[in-house]
Amino acid sequence: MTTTRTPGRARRRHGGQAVKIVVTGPFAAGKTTLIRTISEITVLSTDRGITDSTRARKAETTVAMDFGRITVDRELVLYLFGTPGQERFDFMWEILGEGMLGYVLLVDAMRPDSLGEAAGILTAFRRMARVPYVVGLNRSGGLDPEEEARIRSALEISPEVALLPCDATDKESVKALLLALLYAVLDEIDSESVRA
Ligand SMILES: Nc1nc2c(ncn2[C@@H]2O[C@H](COP(=O)(O)OP(=O)(O)O)[C@@H](O)[C@H]2O)c(=O)[nH]1
Ligand SMILES: [Mg+2]
Repeated sequence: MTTTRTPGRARRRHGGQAVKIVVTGPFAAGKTTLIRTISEITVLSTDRGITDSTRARKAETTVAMDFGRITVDRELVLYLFGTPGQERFDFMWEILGEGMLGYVLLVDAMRPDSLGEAAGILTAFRRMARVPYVVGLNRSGGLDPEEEARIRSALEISPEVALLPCDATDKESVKALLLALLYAVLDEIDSESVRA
Protein backbone atom coordinates (compact mmCIF):
# COMPACT_ATOMS: atom_id res chain seq x y z
CA MET A 1 0.00 0.00 0.00
CA THR A 2 1.49 3.28 -1.07
CA THR A 3 0.58 6.59 0.45
CA THR A 4 1.94 8.64 -2.41
CA ARG A 5 -0.82 7.82 -4.89
CA THR A 6 -2.87 10.82 -5.95
CA PRO A 7 -6.65 10.66 -5.50
CA GLY A 8 -7.07 10.86 -9.30
CA ARG A 9 -4.95 7.78 -9.88
CA ALA A 10 -6.67 5.85 -7.12
CA ARG A 11 -10.01 6.53 -8.73
CA ARG A 12 -8.83 5.26 -12.08
CA ARG A 13 -7.26 2.14 -10.61
CA HIS A 14 -10.26 1.08 -8.53
CA GLY A 15 -13.18 2.77 -10.22
CA GLY A 16 -12.95 1.28 -13.72
CA GLN A 17 -14.56 3.06 -16.61
CA ALA A 18 -17.18 5.72 -16.01
CA VAL A 19 -19.59 6.42 -18.83
CA LYS A 20 -22.40 8.87 -19.28
CA ILE A 21 -25.91 7.97 -20.35
CA VAL A 22 -28.69 10.47 -20.86
CA VAL A 23 -32.37 9.76 -20.22
CA THR A 24 -34.61 12.03 -22.25
CA GLY A 25 -38.25 12.20 -23.31
CA PRO A 26 -41.37 14.33 -22.98
CA PHE A 27 -42.62 15.97 -19.81
CA ALA A 28 -43.90 13.39 -17.26
CA ALA A 29 -42.73 10.38 -19.30
CA GLY A 30 -41.10 8.92 -16.17
CA LYS A 31 -37.44 9.95 -16.59
CA THR A 32 -36.87 11.04 -12.98
CA THR A 33 -38.72 7.93 -11.76
CA LEU A 34 -36.54 5.66 -13.92
CA ILE A 35 -33.31 7.17 -12.61
CA ARG A 36 -34.56 7.00 -9.00
CA THR A 37 -35.53 3.34 -9.49
CA ILE A 38 -32.12 2.23 -10.68
CA SER A 39 -29.68 4.59 -8.99
CA GLU A 40 -27.57 3.23 -6.14
CA ILE A 41 -27.04 6.75 -4.83
CA THR A 42 -29.78 9.14 -3.78
CA VAL A 43 -30.71 10.86 -6.99
CA LEU A 44 -29.71 14.44 -7.07
CA SER A 45 -32.76 16.05 -8.62
CA THR A 46 -33.55 19.62 -9.17
CA ASP A 47 -37.31 19.11 -9.13
CA ARG A 48 -39.26 22.27 -8.42
CA GLY A 49 -42.92 22.92 -7.79
CA ILE A 50 -44.88 23.74 -10.91
CA THR A 51 -46.83 26.94 -10.79
CA ASP A 52 -48.42 26.94 -14.22
CA SER A 53 -51.20 24.94 -15.88
CA THR A 54 -49.19 21.71 -15.99
CA ARG A 55 -49.68 21.33 -12.23
CA ALA A 56 -52.74 19.23 -12.85
CA ARG A 57 -50.57 16.45 -14.26
CA LYS A 58 -47.77 16.43 -11.76
CA ALA A 59 -46.68 18.51 -8.84
CA GLU A 60 -42.98 18.72 -9.59
CA THR A 61 -40.85 19.07 -12.67
CA THR A 62 -37.14 18.72 -13.33
CA VAL A 63 -35.80 22.14 -14.13
CA ALA A 64 -32.16 21.35 -14.83
CA MET A 65 -31.42 17.64 -14.50
CA ASP A 66 -31.49 14.44 -12.50
CA PHE A 67 -28.29 12.65 -11.66
CA GLY A 68 -27.87 9.03 -10.64
CA ARG A 69 -25.23 6.30 -10.66
CA ILE A 70 -25.21 2.55 -11.25
CA THR A 71 -22.22 0.27 -10.88
CA VAL A 72 -22.43 -2.54 -13.43
CA ASP A 73 -19.23 -4.21 -12.25
CA ARG A 74 -15.67 -3.29 -11.16
CA GLU A 75 -14.94 -2.15 -14.69
CA LEU A 76 -18.04 -0.16 -15.53
CA VAL A 77 -19.94 2.60 -13.78
CA LEU A 78 -22.85 4.34 -15.51
CA TYR A 79 -23.72 7.92 -14.73
CA LEU A 80 -27.31 8.70 -15.61
CA PHE A 81 -28.43 12.20 -16.49
CA GLY A 82 -32.14 12.95 -16.85
CA THR A 83 -33.09 15.88 -19.03
CA PRO A 84 -35.71 18.43 -18.11
CA GLY A 85 -38.93 17.89 -20.03
CA GLN A 86 -40.20 21.36 -20.62
CA GLU A 87 -39.17 23.21 -23.70
CA ARG A 88 -37.94 26.30 -21.97
CA PHE A 89 -35.09 24.19 -20.58
CA ASP A 90 -34.01 22.63 -23.86
CA PHE A 91 -30.75 24.60 -23.74
CA MET A 92 -29.75 21.98 -21.15
CA TRP A 93 -29.94 19.12 -23.66
CA GLU A 94 -26.70 20.03 -25.33
CA ILE A 95 -24.92 20.47 -22.01
CA LEU A 96 -26.15 17.12 -20.73
CA GLY A 97 -25.51 15.41 -24.08
CA GLU A 98 -21.83 16.36 -24.13
CA GLY A 99 -19.71 13.21 -24.11
CA MET A 100 -22.58 10.76 -23.69
CA LEU A 101 -22.13 7.11 -24.70
CA GLY A 102 -25.76 6.77 -25.68
CA TYR A 103 -29.25 7.75 -24.58
CA VAL A 104 -32.68 6.45 -23.67
CA LEU A 105 -35.77 8.11 -25.12
CA LEU A 106 -38.63 7.46 -22.72
CA VAL A 107 -42.20 7.73 -23.97
CA ASP A 108 -45.40 7.39 -21.94
CA ALA A 109 -47.59 4.72 -23.55
CA MET A 110 -50.64 6.16 -21.81
CA ARG A 111 -50.18 9.50 -23.57
CA PRO A 112 -50.03 8.97 -27.32
CA ASP A 113 -50.44 12.74 -27.69
CA SER A 114 -46.89 13.14 -26.33
CA LEU A 115 -45.42 11.27 -29.35
CA GLY A 116 -45.04 14.51 -31.30
CA GLU A 117 -43.01 16.04 -28.49
CA ALA A 118 -40.95 12.82 -28.29
CA ALA A 119 -40.27 12.97 -32.04
CA GLY A 120 -39.06 16.57 -31.70
CA ILE A 121 -36.71 15.68 -28.84
CA LEU A 122 -35.37 12.70 -30.80
CA THR A 123 -34.71 14.87 -33.86
CA ALA A 124 -32.74 17.32 -31.70
CA PHE A 125 -30.73 14.50 -30.08
CA ARG A 126 -29.93 12.77 -33.36
CA ARG A 127 -28.70 16.05 -34.75
CA MET A 128 -26.67 16.72 -31.63
CA ALA A 129 -24.81 13.40 -31.37
CA ARG A 130 -24.40 10.31 -33.51
CA VAL A 131 -24.52 7.85 -30.63
CA PRO A 132 -26.76 4.81 -30.13
CA TYR A 133 -30.12 5.10 -28.41
CA VAL A 134 -33.03 2.92 -27.33
CA VAL A 135 -36.68 3.80 -26.91
CA GLY A 136 -38.50 2.78 -23.72
CA LEU A 137 -42.29 2.73 -23.72
CA ASN A 138 -43.24 3.44 -20.12
CA ARG A 139 -46.52 2.32 -18.50
CA SER A 140 -47.06 -0.23 -21.24
CA GLY A 141 -48.07 -3.78 -20.39
CA GLY A 142 -46.95 -5.06 -23.75
CA LEU A 143 -46.46 -3.94 -27.27
CA ASP A 144 -48.57 -5.34 -30.11
CA PRO A 145 -47.12 -5.16 -33.63
CA GLU A 146 -49.64 -2.54 -34.70
CA GLU A 147 -48.78 -0.20 -31.81
CA GLU A 148 -45.08 -0.79 -32.37
CA ALA A 149 -45.39 0.12 -36.06
CA ARG A 150 -47.35 3.27 -35.17
CA ILE A 151 -44.72 4.42 -32.67
CA ARG A 152 -41.81 3.60 -34.97
CA SER A 153 -43.34 5.60 -37.74
CA ALA A 154 -44.25 8.57 -35.49
CA LEU A 155 -40.67 8.69 -34.19
CA GLU A 156 -39.13 7.73 -37.56
CA ILE A 157 -36.94 5.05 -36.03
CA SER A 158 -35.50 2.20 -38.05
CA PRO A 159 -36.05 -1.50 -37.21
CA GLU A 160 -32.52 -1.81 -35.77
CA VAL A 161 -33.32 0.60 -32.95
CA ALA A 162 -34.62 -1.27 -29.88
CA LEU A 163 -38.12 -0.29 -28.76
CA LEU A 164 -38.98 -1.91 -25.43
CA PRO A 165 -42.00 -1.70 -23.16
CA CYS A 166 -40.82 -0.78 -19.68
CA ASP A 167 -41.94 0.14 -16.20
CA ALA A 168 -39.93 3.03 -14.78
CA THR A 169 -40.84 1.93 -11.25
CA ASP A 170 -39.43 -1.58 -11.71
CA LYS A 171 -35.70 -2.16 -11.29
CA GLU A 172 -35.48 -5.26 -13.52
CA SER A 173 -37.35 -3.50 -16.28
CA VAL A 174 -35.08 -0.44 -16.12
CA LYS A 175 -32.02 -2.75 -16.09
CA ALA A 176 -33.27 -4.48 -19.25
CA LEU A 177 -33.66 -1.13 -20.99
CA LEU A 178 -30.15 0.01 -20.03
CA LEU A 179 -28.73 -3.36 -21.10
CA ALA A 180 -30.38 -2.95 -24.50
CA LEU A 181 -28.62 0.40 -24.77
CA LEU A 182 -25.26 -1.10 -23.80
CA TYR A 183 -25.75 -3.81 -26.46
CA ALA A 184 -26.51 -1.10 -29.03
CA VAL A 185 -23.28 0.65 -28.02
CA LEU A 186 -21.31 -2.62 -28.39
CA ASP A 187 -22.89 -3.23 -31.83
CA GLU A 188 -21.84 0.24 -32.87
CA ILE A 189 -18.26 -0.40 -31.72
CA ASP A 190 -18.26 -3.71 -33.65
CA SER A 191 -19.51 -2.15 -36.85
CA GLU A 192 -17.01 0.70 -36.52
CA SER A 193 -14.14 -1.76 -36.17
CA VAL A 194 -15.39 -3.60 -39.28
CA ARG A 195 -15.42 -0.31 -41.22
CA ALA A 196 -11.97 0.70 -39.96
N1 LIG B 1 -47.67 4.00 -12.12
C1 LIG B 1 -46.59 4.52 -12.66
N2 LIG B 1 -46.34 5.81 -12.45
C2 LIG B 1 -45.24 6.34 -13.00
C3 LIG B 1 -44.34 5.56 -13.79
N3 LIG B 1 -43.36 6.36 -14.22
C4 LIG B 1 -43.62 7.58 -13.73
N4 LIG B 1 -44.74 7.59 -12.98
C5 LIG B 1 -45.37 8.76 -12.31
O1 LIG B 1 -45.60 9.73 -13.34
C6 LIG B 1 -45.26 11.04 -12.90
C7 LIG B 1 -44.20 11.65 -13.78
O2 LIG B 1 -42.99 10.93 -13.65
P1 LIG B 1 -41.56 11.65 -13.62
O3 LIG B 1 -40.57 10.58 -13.39
O4 LIG B 1 -41.54 12.83 -12.70
O5 LIG B 1 -41.49 12.18 -15.13
P2 LIG B 1 -40.37 13.05 -15.87
O6 LIG B 1 -40.96 14.40 -16.13
O7 LIG B 1 -40.15 12.34 -17.19
O8 LIG B 1 -39.15 13.10 -15.03
C8 LIG B 1 -44.83 10.90 -11.45
O9 LIG B 1 -45.92 11.22 -10.63
C9 LIG B 1 -44.43 9.43 -11.33
O10 LIG B 1 -44.63 8.95 -10.00
C10 LIG B 1 -44.65 4.18 -13.99
O11 LIG B 1 -43.94 3.43 -14.65
N5 LIG B 1 -45.78 3.72 -13.40
MG1 LIG C 1 -38.14 14.69 -14.32
